[in-house]
Amino acid sequence: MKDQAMMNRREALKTITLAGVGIATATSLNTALAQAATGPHTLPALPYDFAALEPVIDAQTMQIHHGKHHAAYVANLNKALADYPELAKKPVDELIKDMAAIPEKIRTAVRNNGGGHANHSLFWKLLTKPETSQAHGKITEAIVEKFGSFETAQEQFTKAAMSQFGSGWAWLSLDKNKQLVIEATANQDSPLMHGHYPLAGLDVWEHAYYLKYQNRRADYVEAFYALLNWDFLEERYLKAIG
Ligand code: MN3
Repeated sequence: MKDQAMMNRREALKTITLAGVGIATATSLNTALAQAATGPHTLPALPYDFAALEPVIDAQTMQIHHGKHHAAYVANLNKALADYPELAKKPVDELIKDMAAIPEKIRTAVRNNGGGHANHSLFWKLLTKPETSQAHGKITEAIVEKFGSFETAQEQFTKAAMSQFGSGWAWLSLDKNKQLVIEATANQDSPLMHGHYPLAGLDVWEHAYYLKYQNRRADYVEAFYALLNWDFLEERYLKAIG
């Protein structure tokens, strides 16, 4: 079973590395990768084509980011949970909310890979084609109310993204009092791990932007704002504040 899964995964990865993988193959590739996982966690399909976020994020970056990096977090999370059926039943967001409850033996693996799986699953849904991104809703009102202006909020978010040394994420979250906060986390840590609720996150690991932006993280961060799916963000915000 394991060998079969490994082989499926190897086949799927081989497909990715072929030059010029077309948009038409995106769905079948996602399916292959999802099947290659041994579960209980699976790689969610992207809600759009690999090329949908061009020119801000290029198709090749999306293919590798989703099909290799995110897929690896899922596979390694499953591997860590293999001997813990009770923990394996939990949805990933629930699992990483209470890191103290995770046995020490697998805590680091769950923190890194569970965090990675949760963060990326949110990240893909948060993005949309640049031409369809339009700020609106209660979330934009709440941002202006909290930070004084949209521009100020954006400046603070950019600062959080830029001052994260090394790999990590910048976040717009709700704190324990359901107040908006801008924060950053290292590695694959999620705001869920310190009692916050992530609304929007920006991946500032180099694997998220290096092919197109190289060392120009600032350009990537600025470009990211044009990709925000405000419909999704509004929905997530309204659900969270209840
Ligand atoms: Mn990433």
